[in-house]
Amino acid sequence: MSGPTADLFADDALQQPPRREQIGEQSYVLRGFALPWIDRLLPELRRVLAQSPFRQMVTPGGFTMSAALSSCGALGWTTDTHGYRYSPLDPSSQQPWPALPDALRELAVSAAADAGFSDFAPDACLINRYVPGAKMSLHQDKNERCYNAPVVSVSLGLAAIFLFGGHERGDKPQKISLFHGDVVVWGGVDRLRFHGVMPIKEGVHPIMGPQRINLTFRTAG
Ligand code: MD6
Ligand code: FE
Repeated sequence: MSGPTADLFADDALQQPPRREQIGEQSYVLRGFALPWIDRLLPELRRVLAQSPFRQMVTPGGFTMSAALSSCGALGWTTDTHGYRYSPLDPSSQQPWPALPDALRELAVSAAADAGFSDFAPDACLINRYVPGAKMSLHQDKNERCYNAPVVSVSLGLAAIFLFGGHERGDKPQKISLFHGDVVVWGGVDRLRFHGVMPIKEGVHPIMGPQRINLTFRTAG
């Protein structure tokens, strides 16, 4: 292509913000990566949540989490007064968690590969629902059996400010805005970094309504 049209496209390409932002040695934000999957993903998510609805869980310290949780896949993450753990059964129903739907798995595997983690084999998808005001305190993800696999995190709905800290609780975190369709992948040397989510601001997302839903995929077992 040549002439004015070619120049127009060249300029457009230059003005696109980077699709992949590196936020740590082995951590990336993949902007809009989930968008091509959304139409398949939302009906699957609805089926999962009909079987294992959101519920608010209590931490071992006795606090009720502000985010409501569910899970799908062979293992689901749960917390109660006895501690945090992965379980093959949904404690609300004593039935297995819903299976990990195909589009969710494909999205997670292909995001992991895009960030340099080939052969990701997730067996757990934790689903977090945040209404305005809900947050996630700084924590490390360390209930998984092995830390070789990355964590893949998909943001849907209202925007969030993600806190990405270091290896010590006191390390000052980076603040990273996450929007509908963004995917964060981290692993390797960054796998145990502290992280959290600031309180979600009031708002209504045109597709998801007044909430943020976050999916985190891991190899837990
Ligand atoms: C959230 N995410 O974004 C909470 N953990 O709602 C997490 O706790 C998380 O996004 C590990 C890796 C990526 C994450
Ligand atoms: Fe986490």
